[in-house]
Amino acid sequence: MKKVLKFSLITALLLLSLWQLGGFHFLAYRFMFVPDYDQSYAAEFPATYSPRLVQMKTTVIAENLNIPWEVVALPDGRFLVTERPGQVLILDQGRIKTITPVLHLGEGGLLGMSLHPDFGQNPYVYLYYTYRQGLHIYNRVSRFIFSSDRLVDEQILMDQIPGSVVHNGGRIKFGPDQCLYITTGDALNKASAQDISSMAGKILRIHADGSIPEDNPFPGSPVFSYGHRNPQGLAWHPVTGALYSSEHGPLRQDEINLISGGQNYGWPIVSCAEGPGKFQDPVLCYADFTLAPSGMSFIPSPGHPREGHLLVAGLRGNMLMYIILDQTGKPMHQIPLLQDHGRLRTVVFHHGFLYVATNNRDGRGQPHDHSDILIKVELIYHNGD
Ligand SMILES: [Ca+2]
Repeated sequence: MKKVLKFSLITALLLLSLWQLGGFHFLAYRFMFVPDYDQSYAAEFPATYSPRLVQMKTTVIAENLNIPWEVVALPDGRFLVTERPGQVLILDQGRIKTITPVLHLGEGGLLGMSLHPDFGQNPYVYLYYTYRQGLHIYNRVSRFIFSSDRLVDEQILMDQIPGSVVHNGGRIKFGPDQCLYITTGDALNKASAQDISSMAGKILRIHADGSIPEDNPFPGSPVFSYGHRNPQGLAWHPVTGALYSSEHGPLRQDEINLISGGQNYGWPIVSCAEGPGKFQDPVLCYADFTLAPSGMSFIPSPGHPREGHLLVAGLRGNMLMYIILDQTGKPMHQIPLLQDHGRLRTVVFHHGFLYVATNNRDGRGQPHDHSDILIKVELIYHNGD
């Protein structure tokens, strides 16, 4: 009897400490539609700009996510989400897959995700994740077949991309050219960003089957651009097709870059602008505060179609930065939005709405009871009269 009591006491203490540590939080994992969570905001553009006002209606559509890193819409309207510890989930169903080789350490883990551009004919889901091999940390890009809501038959497309506890890059997206673009970090080896033979500190470009496009800037190499520190965002202008990328700088100095094939973006020799020279300067540099930009997405312009309306999720900046680029691609205005949800990891534009994922459980944020969340945002423009 004593033994039973002792066992019960220990079990109770163990459960209590698990509860304190938030261990049950994820056991009680669920998704909720919460209409009374709706909020509305308005932000002003400068008086010279038309439209004058953007109003945002936000609705929290999922709670209790665990460090969501990427969100993609399936053709049937459901959302696939990667969680950095290694899970893939379908929003209304729960976790469908644990990627077992994932090493969730520091900033590493299960990061980017993309669907094949012709997903109906080729139901492939592409993932970017960190793993360990011996004493080394690497990242890789794999594709899985999406079948009956399961991910099966992993095929590794790019292996042994240098990894580390930080600076793993991790965004993967298909461009309008049907090629897969991959951001990689310098993995704490700064010099590797300038080394064309290293896969670190780069934006890479491969075909959907993993082969290297013949028109890549360096023959036989997946390297598309180099001299990057830790790029984590990719987005193409919906009209001009220009590729932009967000990049974490060393001390502030976060960058938004216009990416051209074969170009050198400076790291570690320069951060932000150097002026005319052999390095590509960013179109935007945040020298005064740390945005820590990650995922980003263009939305259709409410003004001239060639303007760029770019949304960038900021982690330490705790905001969704709304950047308006003029018709030549130069920044005109910036408006910080969604400043009361903590760290934001990614923003996705789908069927007229933005979907923004928080990252308050990533070890650097302040999680609330229902962190992390996915917020659906509707933007409505007014002339402000
Ligand atoms: Ca740079």
